[in-house]
Amino acid sequence: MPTKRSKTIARKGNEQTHLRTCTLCEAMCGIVVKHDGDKVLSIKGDKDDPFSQGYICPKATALQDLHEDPDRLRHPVERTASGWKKIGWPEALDKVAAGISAVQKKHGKNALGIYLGNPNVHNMGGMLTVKHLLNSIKTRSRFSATSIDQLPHHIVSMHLFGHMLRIPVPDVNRTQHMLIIGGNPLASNGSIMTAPNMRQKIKDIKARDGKVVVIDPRRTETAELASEHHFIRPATDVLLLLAMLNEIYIQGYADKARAKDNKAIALTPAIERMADFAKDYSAESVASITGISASEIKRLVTEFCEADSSVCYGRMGVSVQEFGLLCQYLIMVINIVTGRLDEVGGLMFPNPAVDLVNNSGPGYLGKRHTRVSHLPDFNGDYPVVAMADEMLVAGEGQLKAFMCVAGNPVLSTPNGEKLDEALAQLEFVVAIDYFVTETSRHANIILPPASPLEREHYDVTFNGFAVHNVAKYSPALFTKHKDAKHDWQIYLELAKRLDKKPALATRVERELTSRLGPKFVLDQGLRRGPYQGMTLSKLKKNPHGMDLGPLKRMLPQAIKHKDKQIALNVDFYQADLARVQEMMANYDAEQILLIGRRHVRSNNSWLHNSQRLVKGKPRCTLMLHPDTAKDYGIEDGQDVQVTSRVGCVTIVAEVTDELMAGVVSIPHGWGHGRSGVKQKIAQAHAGVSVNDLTDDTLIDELCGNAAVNGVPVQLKPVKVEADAEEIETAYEEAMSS
Ligand SMILES: Nc1nc2c(c(=O)[nH]1)N[C@H]1C(S)=C(S)[C@@H](COP(=O)(O)OP(=O)(O)OC[C@H]3O[C@@H](n4cnc5c(=O)[nH]c(N)nc54)[C@H](O)[C@@H]3O)O[C@H]1N2
Ligand SMILES: Nc1nc2c(c(=O)[nH]1)N[C@H]1C(S)=C(S)[C@@H](COP(=O)(O)OP(=O)(O)OC[C@H]3O[C@@H](n4cnc5c(=O)[nH]c(N)nc54)[C@H](O)[C@@H]3O)O[C@H]1N2
Ligand code: SF4
Ligand SMILES: [Mo]
Repeated sequence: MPTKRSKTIARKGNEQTHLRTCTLCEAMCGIVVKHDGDKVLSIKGDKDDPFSQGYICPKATALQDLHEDPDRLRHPVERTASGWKKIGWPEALDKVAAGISAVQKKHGKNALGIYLGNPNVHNMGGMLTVKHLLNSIKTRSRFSATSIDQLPHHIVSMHLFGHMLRIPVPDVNRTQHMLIIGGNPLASNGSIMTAPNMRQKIKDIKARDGKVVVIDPRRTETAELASEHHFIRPATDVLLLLAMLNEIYIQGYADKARAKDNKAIALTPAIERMADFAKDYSAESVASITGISASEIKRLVTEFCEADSSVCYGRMGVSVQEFGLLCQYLIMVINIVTGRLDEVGGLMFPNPAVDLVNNSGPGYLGKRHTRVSHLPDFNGDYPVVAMADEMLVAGEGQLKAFMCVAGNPVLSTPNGEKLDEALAQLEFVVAIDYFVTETSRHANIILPPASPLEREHYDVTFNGFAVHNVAKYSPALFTKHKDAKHDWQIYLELAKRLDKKPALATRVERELTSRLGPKFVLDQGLRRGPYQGMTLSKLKKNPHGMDLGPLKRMLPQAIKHKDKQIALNVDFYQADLARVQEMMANYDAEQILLIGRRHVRSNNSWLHNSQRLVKGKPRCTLMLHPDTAKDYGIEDGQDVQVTSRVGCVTIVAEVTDELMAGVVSIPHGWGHGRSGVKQKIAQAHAGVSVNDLTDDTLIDELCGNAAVNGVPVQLKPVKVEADAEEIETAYEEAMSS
């Protein structure tokens, strides 16, 4: 589709240069796109971007692939008996509105389920306007990728600091000691820690005589570079963290920190209670289950506390497992009682130019519960693990229609097969997506938005987690085709059709946004933000981005509780220790446990249609330790049948001592072999979906977050050759037919 060029800042012959921020992951790298008219010539790192300073990862170039991808839908399509049929926007939008209204009229408003996938938070227009879509569809049946991701971070911040988005991040640029538990920033480029070029940042910590310690069941790329790595048995981190907290008190470091007149400690009235919180968990008592010796645990604590500055950080490996919320709580508590919160080189609060904290509600947990499995909502979103049951189990309130916005839950949420079946029997499904995916193939209508290079960008979300305060606005590189729509335009169009009588103020806001675009909302946000004189036009004058300085101490004003104190909510978390006790009492050390994995050239389920990102050795493999392989008679390169409570996949073994013995790893986001998917390159590199093994009943019971790490599985090698008897039977069957 032809696209016209728009904003460019320099010219050399026909070659033009455009500056922007990469929107693919959380790192917000500045990129320089060279193009000739509507043809991208190259995508490189922007050395003058004050934040990323030239760094990019191999995915940046996939922005071009995505833009040019012939499989990317350029117009709405409708599923018909004879396949997908192209339809015009007005007809598509009318049909979607009619489909939703019909189901809601027949079965009630909440019979429509909506799922918001991860790319929403990377989409400025989407972020700033999605409320109009959500308000207009008037359903309480909301789900999002949050509940298979960072939900624990939100809840801890809501409890302690009074707002779900007031999340402190590691001050990686200045710390002397970083303890990383269940995060692999060298592959993921950082998460809830927007920090481009973590490779360099880790090297820098080591170069200034600091230390980086990684706790992970896999010796990851990050672990390899770190000063020290410890294997840990999956989903036992809660024991390690409890023992560490206990040791902090035993070794007297909590008292030392208190004596130092630390602001965070002074603002935490219930801190006394932490002295007892973990008293039953000695380093000795957790060593055998976790796989980390008591003396090592004690040393980890001593070194963490003795360092001039230090920070404990945990990500997917500790968030998305059975004790995810308690783990994130303990990580925060450890940072607080050791005096590391709100200190340089510790855990600090970003101060973004658009302040979402002061423009959104604080969040709430458990106002409502899911119908079938009684799981709590968070801020109006139900846990994704509940989605299939809500569609399949008959009764009042059953989901009959589904809207999937920028998500692919068939591949990205537990028990994908079950969700696949559930989607297939719904009355009406609509997807807002670029592709016919494993999920959107169930849609009656797919509404595809314009490409990321055709939209303007300011990172509304990830500036809020940035390890250095910055601000940058990028105009659209290409003008979208007049027949294309941005996500935000699709939302507003649907809102107009579904919510015919909005309140006057809402109508005015929708009208203004629809005419002026989301940058109108952005400009308001910038003007209301913490930086005097900050406006959109100021950002436009600084196309490489503005440096707003290192993280600053933000207490007490960062706290949103009225009393300006940190609320530890001890009782809520202490009650969860019963579950920990139960786990310890019934622990099965022989059980093979499955964990996930990310690769720098993947992005969840949706960059596998870029040839340059999937080329090379197949990456969707079952990693396992040589001893585990030997126990099961599995050889490197051999197919293995992996079975869990919910499913079974066959996948090739990659035998490696990167993995702890007794643990196996499969990356998520693969499994493009399902019929009806229309992404040729991805289909040619299909792999299997790990979420056909992960279990929708395996959750963090405290909050309903999915537990995709630490899933019990059984292994069985697939015989290379059928035995003689099987061959004979097959031969006879063939002859007789
Ligand atoms: N086993 C296991 N499962 C996991 C994880 C894991 O570690 N292990 N990780 C979890 C995590 S952290 C996450 S965030 C989720 C992600 O899960 P999801 O958000 O459900 O899935 P994605 O793979 O990100 O799919 C995004 C879809 O949005 C489309 N898309 C991309 N950009 C846009 C856009 O700008 N607009 C629109 N409308 N569509 C767009 C893509 O084509 C793709 O189909 O997966 C989770 N699932
Ligand atoms: N290249 C690439 N980058 C991405 C993404 C991607 O798919 N590909 N996804 C983006 C998204 S949506 C997110 S949320 C972030 C995630 O960012 P990260 O959390 O940094 O990414 P992961 O690679 O999932 O890291 C989790 C680590 O936890 C380990 N682990 C698993 N189970 C356990 C456990 O029980 N205990 C401990 N201690 N560790 C465990 C795994 O081995 C893995 O190394 O990455 C983002 N960036
Ligand atoms: S690290 Fe993330 S933001 Fe940076 S270039 Fe890679 S995908 Fe883009
Ligand atoms: Mo995520």
